[in-house]
Amino acid sequence: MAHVTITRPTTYRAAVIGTGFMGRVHSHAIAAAGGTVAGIAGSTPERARRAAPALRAEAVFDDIGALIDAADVVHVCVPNHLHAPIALAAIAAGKHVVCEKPLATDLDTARAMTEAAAAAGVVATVPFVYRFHPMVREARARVAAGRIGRLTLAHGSYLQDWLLRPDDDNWRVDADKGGALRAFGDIGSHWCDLLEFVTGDRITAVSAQLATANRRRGGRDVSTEDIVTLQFATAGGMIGSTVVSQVSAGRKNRLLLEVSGTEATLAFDQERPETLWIGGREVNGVLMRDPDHLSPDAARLARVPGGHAQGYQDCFNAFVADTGAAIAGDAPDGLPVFADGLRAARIAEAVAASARARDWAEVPA
Ligand code: SOE
Repeated sequence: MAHVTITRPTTYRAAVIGTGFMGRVHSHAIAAAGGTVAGIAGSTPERARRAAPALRAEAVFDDIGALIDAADVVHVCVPNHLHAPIALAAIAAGKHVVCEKPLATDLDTARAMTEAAAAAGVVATVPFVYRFHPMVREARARVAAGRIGRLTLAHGSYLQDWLLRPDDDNWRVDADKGGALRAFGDIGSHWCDLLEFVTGDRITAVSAQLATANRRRGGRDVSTEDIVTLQFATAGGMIGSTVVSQVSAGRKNRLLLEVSGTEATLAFDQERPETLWIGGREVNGVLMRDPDHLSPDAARLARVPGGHAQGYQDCFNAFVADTGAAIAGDAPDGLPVFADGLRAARIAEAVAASARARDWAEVPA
């Protein structure tokens, strides 16, 4: 029998910088998209070497510049204050970039990164990955088709508890590493992105309150917020509110978005991503991720048949696959790019300004 060697062309040679939880999730997604992890770097060479097998890394680099040179796409999964220098170095080297959110710890830097990527003509994406849940696409398609009617109200929350106790600690709580607005930058940004993505509308004004439940962690003072309550108004005439917290006991990654219009209401819960709640005259109940009942955009993201659960990692897999498609010259619908990261930075700046002034703040378009 003739021996056949199957060679799979690799078009996505990635560098993964940062070897924590996000580095692992990105690496799995790169492999799922048919790419390779050409190399990794971590906070210490030792850590990177230990993480290499789990990240399927071909090589471990101590020098970030050499790692960038070895790849076509650079995944930036390091603490927030290091996003800009690494992403800008990758862009300057002509590489495509996937940069974790928030893009930067301040608005001007996020703008500079977005402009640099545009000027270099590279693909630059941000993992607002909840866009890749099929039932989120279904909600978006129903809004766009007018099935919800004229939108009037949006509300929800994004609740976690991994920073509940005073001894829960992480680089994110330090403003100089994570940014002054921590919970909002880390997870509030996801909620606002999802709202605007699903509705096609834009937040124009915000009124925010911030609270720090644990003022001391790891023996030091903490200034970044644990809780945000936010009211907002949109260009399309919706009003709404959301609550963001990283100290809600028992809540793990509970992003809830509910949108009401003159015809129907839709509710999506990130912890139950296989379903979309639909209320209205036609129906009042739960739609499952059943490919027979999905719009084409939602069906495209359904990786396995209905009843076979898909979730968080699948979102990353689809996001990286679409990043790869963009690099190959396609224009995948709904791919979150640096302009979306900049948009999140604009909203964050308005949230901070509103909380400081105890007044409404405008969000520039
Ligand atoms: C931690 O809050 C975190 O890992 C975020 O950084 C991610 O963006 C979110 O998807 C899950 O929670």
